[in-house]
Amino acid sequence: MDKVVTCVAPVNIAVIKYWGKRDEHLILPLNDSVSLTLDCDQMHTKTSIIAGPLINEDSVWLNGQIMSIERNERLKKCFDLIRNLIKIQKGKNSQEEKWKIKVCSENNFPTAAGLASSAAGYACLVYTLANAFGLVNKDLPSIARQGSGSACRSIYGGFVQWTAGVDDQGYDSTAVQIAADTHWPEMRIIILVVNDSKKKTSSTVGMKQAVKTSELLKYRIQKCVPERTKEIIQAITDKNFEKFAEITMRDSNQFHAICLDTYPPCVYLNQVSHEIISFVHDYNEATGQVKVAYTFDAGPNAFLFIQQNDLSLFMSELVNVFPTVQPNSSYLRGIVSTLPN
Ligand code: 2P0
Repeated sequence: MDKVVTCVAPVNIAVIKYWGKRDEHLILPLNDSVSLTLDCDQMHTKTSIIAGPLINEDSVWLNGQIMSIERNERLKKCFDLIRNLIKIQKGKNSQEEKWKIKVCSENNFPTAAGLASSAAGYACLVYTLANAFGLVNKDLPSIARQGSGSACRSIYGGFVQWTAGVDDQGYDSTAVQIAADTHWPEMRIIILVVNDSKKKTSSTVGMKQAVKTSELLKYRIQKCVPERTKEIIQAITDKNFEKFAEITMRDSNQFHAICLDTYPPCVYLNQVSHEIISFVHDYNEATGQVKVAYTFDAGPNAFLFIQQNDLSLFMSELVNVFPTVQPNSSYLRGIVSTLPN
């Protein structure tokens, strides 16, 4: 009988950024990273699969377009790794590893625009396949990681650490949950979509160039990330917002400094991004406390962190300065707003 399963996986936003690989093929990072996974009802990928003995070929549809599995090494690898896991967990006599699989996946937000679409996409693919075949969860982050590095963090909700590890095969490079979603329920994320078109330099290419050419990247990995990771995990455990916010902003700034230190440089932020950065610092200075933090991935869109009690005052200021922001009142963890480019 066919197996039919649908799952949803949300995007995750890194507060200690992953940027640079120690192994391109296995997708092993040079440094630990830490992130916060959004709620499922916000920015997410929804994936449906059907698998069974009567399906005649593997196929993957993303946002209504068919993708070539043969030409996509990462997609092919995820299928192979899942089939290998079926063999290990279900035994040699199971026929299920031979079944063909149809996948249909949709993002409810722009793809490849620096909004962590590949993280949600691969996490959802791997999670849905694992559910369909009844596979246990322990290996899922490392399979999702081989689709897209940051995807291993979206397997879990709440606050998540992806450890770089030192093993050549990557056995110690996996995601672990630091704290559940319920640990810090006052935490909110505001997503300001500055530009939702596809980015010029993909993260994969950008970080490869950075590893080759940026001196600052070496400094960051040796001197900054280990201490920062410890400190932010402590700040999350203690729900110390000011500490969490300062580390988050410093790490975002250092990541974009590395992008500029890359040769030729990768410029992901634009004028509006810089206006948002200035606005947040001005706001914090005016209140005399660190009430808001920003972070930017490989794109100009801003992710702001704030606690629930400070939200309404901040939103009214934000709308004053950026009048096109339209707060959505039905959010739990996040608000998505669009700003002119
Ligand atoms: C992160 N980013 O930690 C960092 C911050 C973007 C900026 O992980 O080559 O799409 O597929 O492993 O996971 C984006 O990189 O790159 C990313 P691959 P990925 O979220």
